Amino acid sequence: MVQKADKIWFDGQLVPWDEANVHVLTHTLHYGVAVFEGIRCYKCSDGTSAVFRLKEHVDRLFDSAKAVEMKIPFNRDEIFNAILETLKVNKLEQGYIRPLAFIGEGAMGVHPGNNPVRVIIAVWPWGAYLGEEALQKGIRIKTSSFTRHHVNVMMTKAKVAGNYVNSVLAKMEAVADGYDEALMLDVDGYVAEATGENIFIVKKSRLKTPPPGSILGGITRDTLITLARDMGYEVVEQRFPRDELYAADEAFFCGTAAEVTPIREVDRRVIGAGKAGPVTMLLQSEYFKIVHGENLKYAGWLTSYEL
Ligand code: PPE
Repeated sequence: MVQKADKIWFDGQLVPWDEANVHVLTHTLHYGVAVFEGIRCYKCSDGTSAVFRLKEHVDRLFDSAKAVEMKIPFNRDEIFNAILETLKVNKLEQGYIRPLAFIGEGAMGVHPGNNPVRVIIAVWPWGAYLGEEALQKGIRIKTSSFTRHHVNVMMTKAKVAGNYVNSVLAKMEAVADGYDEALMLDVDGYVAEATGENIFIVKKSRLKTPPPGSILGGITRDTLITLARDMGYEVVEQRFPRDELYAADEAFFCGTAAEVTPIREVDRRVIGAGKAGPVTMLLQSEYFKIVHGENLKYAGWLTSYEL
């Protein structure tokens, strides 16, 4: 169960958590067109709190809206500030932030007509996405029977609610089969991403991640590419088939929610030594330092807020 906070920001008002409701004929509920973000805020080592890469997340929200021709009735600064305001009223030191813009009630039928675009911002405490143990020991994954979207079937760069039916199906299948997460291939059969994470492999200290295509352009993916290059690693954005993943020295998933999660097994094949690899763990620890404000080189990625 989600851990409730006090208030949800809803179309510019702060309303009690239990009163942030919509009508059953909300267009999005029927046709799936909503755009959203997943953002984390952390309690920093100096006692303050900060949101990680807030500007990039707000920008992606507006880019997603543009892709689906949704006009958000607030500008970027207003959403940026509303997120900080929502964190403050809820006194959330550390947790997850979910802005969502959706099409409200009015006309029914596929064309959204002039139905209002509505916006909510919810925040709540959220620990390790795949469990604390996953961050340390790594997870077991399985190639999904579901293929990631073709770039002309869905707006794959956009974080659109309807895109996630594919993720939900893949995740349920993987969990029912006893795995922690699903590995999703693109329409040509190359490794794409997971249901809510991007993927990297490490071979001979060189990192490889699938190029933008059918994957979500992850902000954590971008963070790790920058970080790994700054640390002297070679990183390439290149397609690779699943047998290259099987033969990797290390593999990991990354995402706002999943942070940096090692992968120890894929389709019953042990990856590397069958535990979190050294490059993965180094990147994970550097990532945690950055989000907790312990690496001033990347302080520009943090937006502090007072509670
Ligand atoms: N791919 C997908 C499909 C995806 O949903 C995410 C984020 C990523 C990659 C990584 O993107 P980024 O967070 O910008 O590094 N998934 C979000 C939602 C998870 C959920 O269960 O809800 C997240 O990590 O917040």
